[in-house]
Amino acid sequence: MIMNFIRRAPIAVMATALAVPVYAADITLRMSTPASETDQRSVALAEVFAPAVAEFATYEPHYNGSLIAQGSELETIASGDLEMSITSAQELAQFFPEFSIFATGYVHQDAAHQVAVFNDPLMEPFRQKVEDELGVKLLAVMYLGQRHVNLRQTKDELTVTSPADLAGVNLRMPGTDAWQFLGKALGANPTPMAFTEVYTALQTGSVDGQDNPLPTVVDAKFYEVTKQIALTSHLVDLNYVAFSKAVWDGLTADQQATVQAAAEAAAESGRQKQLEKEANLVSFLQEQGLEVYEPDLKAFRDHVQAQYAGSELAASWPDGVLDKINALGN
Ligand code: KDO
Repeated sequence: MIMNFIRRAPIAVMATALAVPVYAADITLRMSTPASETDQRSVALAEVFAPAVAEFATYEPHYNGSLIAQGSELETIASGDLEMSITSAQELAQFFPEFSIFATGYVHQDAAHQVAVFNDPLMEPFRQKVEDELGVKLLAVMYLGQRHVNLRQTKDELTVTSPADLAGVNLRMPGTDAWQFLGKALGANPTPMAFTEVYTALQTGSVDGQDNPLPTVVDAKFYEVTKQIALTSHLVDLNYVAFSKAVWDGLTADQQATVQAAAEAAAESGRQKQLEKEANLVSFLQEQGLEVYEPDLKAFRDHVQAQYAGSELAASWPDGVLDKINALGN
């Protein structure tokens, strides 16, 4: 594997007799994400992770998909041209279909459930496979939030009560199989598209809507170009802090422990801020003129779960894992 990260020799500064050696941070950790700089996951990594590793590593974030396009980060880490990303279970499912279990509608119940699942021994074989076969370490689970359906139509034009109401609705979903499956399971006509193109697509009407948690709807200003949010809560969405195994292997045991603790602390900080935002954004969105309401959640849950049962995705889930995930919830 090509060691692409930058190593520089320690610089000894001997300007005065009292001077001590100054060791410059010698590893550059390039992190690529489609998220903005103000997204709480980005903020947490910049404000919590970066300073914690600063003694030996320089954190170099690239936002809005400006370095690597959404969905190509994992293979770029695998090939040695990127050190970090905020990856999704849906992206991992492109390589390892069993990861679709973590991307399935109405499986995770809340942020605490995500953490319990990530820290449970059930996660070990999943993590190990990604490490062994892709050269990527999943250090911590980040909370993205509860995804809802966000449409250009007013509620008068289209009231979303059950999945049947989404028939024929061109709903932008990210471009992987697991996402597209979820869009179909919701009853919509899913349209694959990169996150960075969604605002313009909503503005011009090339899609009818998109799904994301409320903090993302606000951060990406989707509320400027949409009229309603049906609070479907169809996916309590997560991301993982992904880290190059090649870089990890080049660290000392102390440095590895520092990186691990820093990722966990950043994930926890981001989670708390995201939860706070989620709890407070409905009134902001209403002030912006959006109608925000709850559809028939049982109708959505039943329909989505029925679509997954017996599906090709579900066939890839290791025996017993869904039961273990459910047992870790409320
Ligand atoms: C999105 O493309 O809708 C999505 O929310 C999917 C997530 O997995 C994640 O990639 C996220 O975008 C980006 O981090 C931007 O918020």
